[in-house]
Amino acid sequence: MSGWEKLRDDFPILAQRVHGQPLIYLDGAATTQKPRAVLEAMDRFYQEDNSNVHRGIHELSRRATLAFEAARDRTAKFINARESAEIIFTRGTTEGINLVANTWGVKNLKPGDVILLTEMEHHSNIVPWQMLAERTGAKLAYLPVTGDDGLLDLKHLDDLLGPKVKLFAFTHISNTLGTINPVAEFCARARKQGIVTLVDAAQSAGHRPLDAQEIGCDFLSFSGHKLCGPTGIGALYGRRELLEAMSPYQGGGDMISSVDFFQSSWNSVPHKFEAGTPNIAGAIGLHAALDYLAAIGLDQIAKHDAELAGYAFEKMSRLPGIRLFGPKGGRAGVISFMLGNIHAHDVVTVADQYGLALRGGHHCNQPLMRKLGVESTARASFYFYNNMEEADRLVEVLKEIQRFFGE
Ligand code: 7TS
Repeated sequence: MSGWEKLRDDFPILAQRVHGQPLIYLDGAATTQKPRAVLEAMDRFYQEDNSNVHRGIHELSRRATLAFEAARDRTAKFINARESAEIIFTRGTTEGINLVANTWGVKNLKPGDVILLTEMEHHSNIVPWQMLAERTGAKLAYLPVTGDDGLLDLKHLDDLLGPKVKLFAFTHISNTLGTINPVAEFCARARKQGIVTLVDAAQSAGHRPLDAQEIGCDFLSFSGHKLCGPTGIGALYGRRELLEAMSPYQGGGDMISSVDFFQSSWNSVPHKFEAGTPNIAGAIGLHAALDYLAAIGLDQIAKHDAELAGYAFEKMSRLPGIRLFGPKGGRAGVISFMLGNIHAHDVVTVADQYGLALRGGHHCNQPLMRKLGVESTARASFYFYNNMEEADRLVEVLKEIQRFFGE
């Protein structure tokens, strides 16, 4: 048994049958499964140390605070932040982006300023900026996707990074196309023009090594649940200089230094952005997930993702009438497709009967879908606990589906 096969045993959920068939979970881009180490770390916290953080002097509160702040240190190390204060715990990628829009964005944007996005963004990296544009009078602009190959039009990037652009926000990996964007290059080109950058790392965190300093971004947001961690926890990285100049996100307990009846002063960074009782068990679960991934090796995971997706993409491309989206090579472990004229929801519904968990829909990429001329796609997304046999089974089931629909 290979090392990868052994790792599957760490995921109790994968051992089950669905509709009488062994479960093949190919929906990690929506959320990944959780290894025992994560489940046990959270269980241990609730059984032994549960208490609130940053307030009690008693022993349990001391332990909870230490564990919560240790999770912040671990997260800082995971993305190579300069210091732990640059890590704000959030509910996930979406909240991190909203935090930047509502704090940095509200303070720094004025009518006529431009927020540059790309055509492959998830709704969570579009809608907060639309809301901000509405509030501030700023405008949105988009770096185009070139076609089914799913690459961004880099030739026009410098033209688009004009003097009115104040922010460039882009995804590292597309959750529909599997494109891996050259984010360090994006940041370098934006920085030359004094433009602030935000990386949506929802699909890259946990899939490849991430180094915020090497990428050179100002902000980077990701979710714990897409990298073997629990739901409801994520992190926003921000360069300290920017975080210091930003106003708080929400008001409440823990984010203040002192409160008077009519005014308050703020706690230090990052606490001024974390109002109220945080997701303590979530942070502890995230810590366990990051340790778990580090023990496997993120470069190994990236290699595994690429090999498996490359293998599946090649086999799928031989199916008659299939339309595959995204780059042919150098792609992440996400494959979107249309099986002839069969509706994506039908593909996913029938695949479910064979024990396969796929996703069908617009994947929160409606503008991109329109650009590609489709309403929805079916999507298989792979992680390190998936294997070649599962990719083979996917292709067999897709053939069955084609037969079933007479395609
Ligand atoms: N950005 C990207 C690129 C994503 O893929 C997602 C979630 C998000 C942001 C939002 O993350 P959240 O954790 O805050 O919800 N993507 C998907 C998906 O592809 N299928 O379900 C969720």
